[in-house]
Amino acid sequence: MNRSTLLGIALITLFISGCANQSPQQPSNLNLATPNPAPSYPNSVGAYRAEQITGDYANYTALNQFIEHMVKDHGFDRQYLLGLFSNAKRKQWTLNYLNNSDKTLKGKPGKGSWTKYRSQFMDDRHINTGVIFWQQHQQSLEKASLQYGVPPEYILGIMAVETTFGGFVGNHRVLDALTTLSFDYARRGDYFRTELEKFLLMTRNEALDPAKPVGSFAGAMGLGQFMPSSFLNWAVDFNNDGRRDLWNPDDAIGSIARYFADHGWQNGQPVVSATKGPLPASSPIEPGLDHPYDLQNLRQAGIEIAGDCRCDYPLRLLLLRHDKHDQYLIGHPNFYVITRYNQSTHYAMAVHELAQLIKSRYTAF
Ligand SMILES: [Ca+2]
Repeated sequence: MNRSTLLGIALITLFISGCANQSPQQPSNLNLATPNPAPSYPNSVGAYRAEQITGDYANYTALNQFIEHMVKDHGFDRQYLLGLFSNAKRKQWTLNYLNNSDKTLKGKPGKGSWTKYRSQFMDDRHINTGVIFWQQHQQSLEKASLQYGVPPEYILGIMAVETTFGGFVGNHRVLDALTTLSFDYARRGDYFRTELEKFLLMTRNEALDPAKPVGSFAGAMGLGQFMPSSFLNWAVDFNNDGRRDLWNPDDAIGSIARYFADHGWQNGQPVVSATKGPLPASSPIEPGLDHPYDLQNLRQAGIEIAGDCRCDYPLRLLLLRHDKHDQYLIGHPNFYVITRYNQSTHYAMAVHELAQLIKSRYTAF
């Protein structure tokens, strides 16, 4: 049953109960005498049924506890979930990959790290695909830009970095990815169990078989690589077909724009600025997303922003390490908004640069 059908039923029920309450035959204390009706849930999709979990996740106490939580708090059928998780596969590749990257994450970015990261994205493939995508989805991009106050090129910048406009949306079953990370990756198990919970709610609400969607090894889905919690909070049905579909370009456009707007994007404000002159040899100002400064802090430390800016908001010093030199920039709050999508200076800078490159090639056509 889809959401619009449910809404229709809810509205009819409301209408009928509204009429009934106006009937002279109804006792005035009807509401006090009527017990609360049991909550009704949409039907889950897929013929899964088992009395206990078999397969890779047999005998996982934590998974059985999770299933009990889904039954108790969200009204899922126990046998359905036991059957579904009997299909889940442990992704050893993902666990090995994450354990290795956890080791290399520690420490400051190395020399040339930005040059290397940047080279994955600043190429004709990303830029030209962006220009074509803009031409094909011009209407949706304009509508999203008007409705949410986010320029088209930044919506495109996200899709460019995430999936090259749907060219690669991942081939890991989301069920396997999230089950593995929830129950075999202790460092972030709590986070992924919440995502798994939201994923089951999402697939039930949208009438999807939870064993079908594929995405990144971490369970991110669609053109904008939304995690399930982002889907529930920010996905929009932007083509008005009654479904929120992260794999549909129009829905992805609207959803990314809404994500930016809800995280504080200020239309018309800059994203990054250059610094004027060289930075002082020593300074108490630290680069990075976790260190907001006001304009006065920066000036007192001898750091000046190029161009005119009232900048009466938090600013961040950004460090980009090229092969042969280090570059310092100033990140405005809009830069910080991009990092709410992915908490990385490199990521947000790649989105910003691609946005500018796609825009200039698009407008040159
Ligand atoms: Ca839709």
